[in-house]
Amino acid sequence: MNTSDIKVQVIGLGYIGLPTALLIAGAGIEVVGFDVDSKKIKSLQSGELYFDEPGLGALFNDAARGGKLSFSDTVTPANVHIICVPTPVSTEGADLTYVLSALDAIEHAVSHSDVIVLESTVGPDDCDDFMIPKINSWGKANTFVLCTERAIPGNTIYEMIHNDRVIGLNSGSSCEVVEHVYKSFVTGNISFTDVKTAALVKVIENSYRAVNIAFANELAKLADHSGFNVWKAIELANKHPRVNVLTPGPGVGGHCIPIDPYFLLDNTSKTQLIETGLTVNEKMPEYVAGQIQSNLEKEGISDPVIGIMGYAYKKDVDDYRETPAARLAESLQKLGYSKILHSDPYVKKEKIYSTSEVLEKAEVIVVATDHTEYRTLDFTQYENIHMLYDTRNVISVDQVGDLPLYCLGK
Ligand code: SAJ
Repeated sequence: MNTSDIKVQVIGLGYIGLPTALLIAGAGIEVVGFDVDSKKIKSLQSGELYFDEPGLGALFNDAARGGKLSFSDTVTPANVHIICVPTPVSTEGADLTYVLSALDAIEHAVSHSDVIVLESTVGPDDCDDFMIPKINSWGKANTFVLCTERAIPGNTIYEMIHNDRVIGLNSGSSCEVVEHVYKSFVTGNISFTDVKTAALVKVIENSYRAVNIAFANELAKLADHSGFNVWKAIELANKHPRVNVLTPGPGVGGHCIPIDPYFLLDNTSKTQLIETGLTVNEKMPEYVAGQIQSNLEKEGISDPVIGIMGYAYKKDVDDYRETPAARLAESLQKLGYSKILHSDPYVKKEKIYSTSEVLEKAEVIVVATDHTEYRTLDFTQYENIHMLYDTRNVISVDQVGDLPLYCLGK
């Protein structure tokens, strides 16, 4: 095929699918973005984005100006179909419902020898057991490729361009068209392997991070128990050239780290470390709520209005999928604290107040997300605030004056 004739259809225009479509169109390849949610399509057709990500607006305008980009709520013929839909966790591993329904949706539009690319995270055997047989059953000699995304929310566009990619395809398949599409916008190296190894690589990456964060969380609990500063200790340990301990926190959120490791555990009880790590992270909101309760009792504060600052699952983003802030609030409620207010400068959602509203109303402040702007707030201006608990080590003593400031692991 002449590469100038390639047309790409991106299926699923979320955090990964939309930037992927924009980058490919921006590189001069014709792209149609498809989503089952017609509200999203209408919004994109009228030039409006529905989530925030650094550089997304500029990328959108550039791609739109290039004339290679369109959006549709019906599937269209193309040569390469890139599926970017979520794979939540189920009791049996990755829940493939959205991937399989995306395949059903495109079946009639797929032609002989089109390439189907999957960017979603799946279990090591899922492609060979489910997706490839389904595509083969169409009898159209299509090639299946797994090219899982590796970009981090908050830096998605930079990472999509600069990170290395791993492309999985089974022997006998040709990948020139896919290589051309990815090389049009990826400057990192592209490695090729089989589909199962590519699926494993992705899950290993997120499991490694989950276990490392769990280790940091265990250290924070030890620090609370025996009175050392875990943040300083980790900083110094990381000066060793072969050590890189991550940081503790109130729990692990997002759509990947708390979920993907379960795909590796699918059908096996032979391993312990990963499962234990996930459990450690899942119990952090409850642990932190207990620490807050002890400190409230120490300060003689009962039944306070608690302002939880930060609802996004991590720093400086508006994404609140699986956010620990919500689970922290539930744990506090279980302990009997019912007056809880949430605030976040990025998240636009019902009952998420502005930073100043919460600062003016709360008697106790709990910092749940390490948003940069929290580092410069002056808490001494608010007479209503009687105590702070920082789960991310972002608040300094200079910001609180004489107010009691407690911190996880310190
Ligand atoms: N967290 C900590 N301590 C840390 C680092 C993170 O508690 O030291 C928490 C964060 O606050 C957050 C959660 O973990 O709640 C996850 O955040 P993250 O920044 O570690 O990861 P994600 O979920 O935003 O993105 C990850 C990335 N994977 C890796 O770094 C191995 C990204 O590259 C993947 O593309 C993404 O998962 C995905 O889609 O799989």
